[in-house]
Amino acid sequence: ESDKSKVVDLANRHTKPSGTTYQYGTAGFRMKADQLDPVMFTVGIVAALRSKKLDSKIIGVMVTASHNPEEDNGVKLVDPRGDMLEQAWEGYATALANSSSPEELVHQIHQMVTALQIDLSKPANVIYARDTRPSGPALVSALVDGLKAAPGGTTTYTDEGVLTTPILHYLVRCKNTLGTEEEYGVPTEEGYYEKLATAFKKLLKPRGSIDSQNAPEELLVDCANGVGTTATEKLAKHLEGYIKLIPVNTSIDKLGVLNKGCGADYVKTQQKLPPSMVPLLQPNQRACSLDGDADRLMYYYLDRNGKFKMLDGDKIAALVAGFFGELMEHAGISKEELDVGVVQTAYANGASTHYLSQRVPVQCVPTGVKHLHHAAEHYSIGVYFEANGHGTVLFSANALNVLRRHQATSPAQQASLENLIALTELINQTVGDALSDMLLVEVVLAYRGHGGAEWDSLYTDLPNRLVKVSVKDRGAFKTEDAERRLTAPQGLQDKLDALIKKYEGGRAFVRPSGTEDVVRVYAEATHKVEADELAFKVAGMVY
Ligand code: 16G
Ligand code: ZN
Repeated sequence: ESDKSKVVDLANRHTKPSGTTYQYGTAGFRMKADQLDPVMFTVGIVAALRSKKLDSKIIGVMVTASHNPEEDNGVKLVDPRGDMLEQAWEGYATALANSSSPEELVHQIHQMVTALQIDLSKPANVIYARDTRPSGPALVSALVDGLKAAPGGTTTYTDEGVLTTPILHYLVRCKNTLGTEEEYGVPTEEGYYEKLATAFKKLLKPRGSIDSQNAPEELLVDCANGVGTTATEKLAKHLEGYIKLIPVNTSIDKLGVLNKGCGADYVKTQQKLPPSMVPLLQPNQRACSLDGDADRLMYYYLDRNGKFKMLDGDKIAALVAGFFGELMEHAGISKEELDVGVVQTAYANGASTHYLSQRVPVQCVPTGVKHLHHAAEHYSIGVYFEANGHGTVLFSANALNVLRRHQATSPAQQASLENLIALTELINQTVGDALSDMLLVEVVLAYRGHGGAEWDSLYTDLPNRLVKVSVKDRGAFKTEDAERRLTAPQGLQDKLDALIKKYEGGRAFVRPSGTEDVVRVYAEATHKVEADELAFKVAGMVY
């Protein structure tokens, strides 16, 4: 009974406006920040219940809207191993968020506890962090009210402050594995930088075939005026003498500039340099952009004529997948012992899929990191990247064992083996991480003595076009085959097929967005004008 009045009391301070519907979507709840207060409250309750259900393991809560505008915000839950909330729980999180009154909320909690057989007497443990958005602190206090309102045994919670999304994921995994065989690292922000820097220095030590002389003297890092700024600055200190990271777009205290005219999403969607980079970047020089919570990475360079060239998530996947194959061969580890696989989405450029398929198994899954992450877990070394720059490389438990046990038969093999092991430390195993991915890219390029142009030449992107279409009901669009084909509205896919056939190298698909109230159309073709035309014709058929 006291539990119930506690929920009702606190819920009264976070009432849901009527007429708003919340949805735990592709990346948690995300919308205009001023609508999120009641959601934060119920998410606090869900986080505590999730911890109780998992024997008091630590659950993470990240408050961010990533690459979206500054006035947006969002929240997502992190499971004990540092991966995204189990999908089955998204529905419960949605149901609690949509409770129309405190009494209804109490009822929803009861339903959830019964259905999932949660032992409420167990203590709960939750940690949380936020990005630099000005709406963050107030939303965090709503979250804390939710944590306080959670029924049953004590809920312990820790404010981890302002962090990148991948650092919060890292902390969750470290804290839950502390003192076990699977220990992941020192569970502090500093421990994260130290772990990455130590691995990077092992890889770039002038030993084996990776020569630090090939690393660029300095690398410009566009921090999107977000939380990546502090993380890049701190990481840079740890890397002194190895690579000089120069943060650009670092105004975290200035209002209205987050992700504006800069950042990974700007680069990917505009396919051009952030204006702030124009005076800084020289021909033949590369640089990169992070997004607002530093989990996406876009590279680019100016060719010798000063023309902008983009190196997106697909290019990173192509670079990295090949590298692992090469190192394994040099270490004397066969493809039978460890298989490398790549996971992409329908947005992957057709040329990248073609390039990769000739070398490794490639799988296509629906959009959203959780889908890619789970598919990548089925390989010994699973490389996953979305074209937008979100991705990482996962090593299976077996892969780690094989690397630990492998006996090198020459110093060269030994060096490659040590490099592979260092890579398992350099790469964030919990989620896509722009900073970790950036160091990975620099290692591969240094190893090969390559710059942007050589990397870019792995394959040539097919011209492509992305269009958003506002429709009456995006729920009417249903897809199959990893979102590459429509099953509804009825008959539409057949019409699309007939159209696409007319274009050389044509490929197009339509899918409802998971983050905006629109339908997205993607088209590619051998020639730019045709890719554009195909996209607009498809958009016309959808509308
Ligand atoms: C979210 C996803 C991102 C995906 C995007 C697609 C995570 C952490 N983020 O930002 O991976 O590419 O949604 O958005 O899963 P859309 O459904 O609106 O096209
Ligand atoms: Zn992000």
